[in-house]
Amino acid sequence: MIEDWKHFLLPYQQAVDELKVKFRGMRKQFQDLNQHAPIEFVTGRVKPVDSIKEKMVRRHVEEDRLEQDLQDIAGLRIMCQFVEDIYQVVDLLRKRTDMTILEERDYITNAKSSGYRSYHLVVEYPVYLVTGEKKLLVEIQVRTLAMNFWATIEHSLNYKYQDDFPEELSDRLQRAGEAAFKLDTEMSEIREEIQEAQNLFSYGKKDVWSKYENQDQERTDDTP
Ligand code: 0O2
Ligand code: 0O2
Repeated sequence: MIEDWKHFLLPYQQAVDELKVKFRGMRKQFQDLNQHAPIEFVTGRVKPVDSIKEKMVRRHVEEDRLEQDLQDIAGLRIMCQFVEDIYQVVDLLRKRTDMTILEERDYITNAKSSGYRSYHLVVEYPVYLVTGEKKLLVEIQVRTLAMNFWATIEHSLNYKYQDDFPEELSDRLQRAGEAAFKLDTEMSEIREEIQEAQNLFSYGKKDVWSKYENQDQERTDDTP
């Protein structure tokens, strides 16, 4: 029996806090480089004790298997503007040496039957405690703002219907999920146009700069 949940969950809270700082730092670095940041915002939470207990019963997880079998005690969510950003974030995470990716689930190309879309990763992440290193499982969900909007609404409806939606409502939710994904696809197409425009703009700017540079050069040359 876990007697002291606060003690048990403390390393998980540390993992969530550290990863929030690291992922928010990634966003800041892109901004610092004047590049499009594939991360819009980051949230994280430690699963509440009641939700852990409920999931243990539902999944028949014994306490001695809790750390291995419940992969989302620590959960991070990374929200992105575009679907392409999700895959860029996943690539960035694959390159990191401070965590090891154990599982990847692409619910974007393979949406769940509910209509849910997101990219899920389960990583092994070490936290350093005063008693030594402890490796924990952390679930990272990467999704667009539209996917997040859909999931948040559906999640709140779940509180009312407990996973047992009337057929009409679940049809509507599925359609809304498809509409959200269509919005993402449309936005991706606009994104390409924006990038093309930005490339043209920076090319033009380069031309202007080289003109100034030449003028400067000429002025220097003319100086008696
Ligand atoms: P509920 O019950 O979900 O409505 P910060 O000040 O931003 O550093 P803070 O205030 O703890 O930290 O908020 P944070 O981390 O930005 O966001 C916490 C909220 O994010 C939680 O809401 C969760 O809803 C949500 N969340 C983030 N990541 C996950 C995840 O991986 N799984 C799940 N299920 N939820 C996540 P609350 O407040 O816990 O309330
Ligand atoms: P929370 O903390 O309430 O979000 P399972 O746990 O059975 O759903 P599995 O295989 O453990 O599935 O993991 P999966 O499906 O990769 O991811 C589970 C988490 O993804 C859920 O956490 C949700 O956060 C999210 N998710 C998955 N399917 C849906 C869906 O249809 N709608 C919404 N809104 N979110 C979904 P939990 O366990 O529900 O906990």
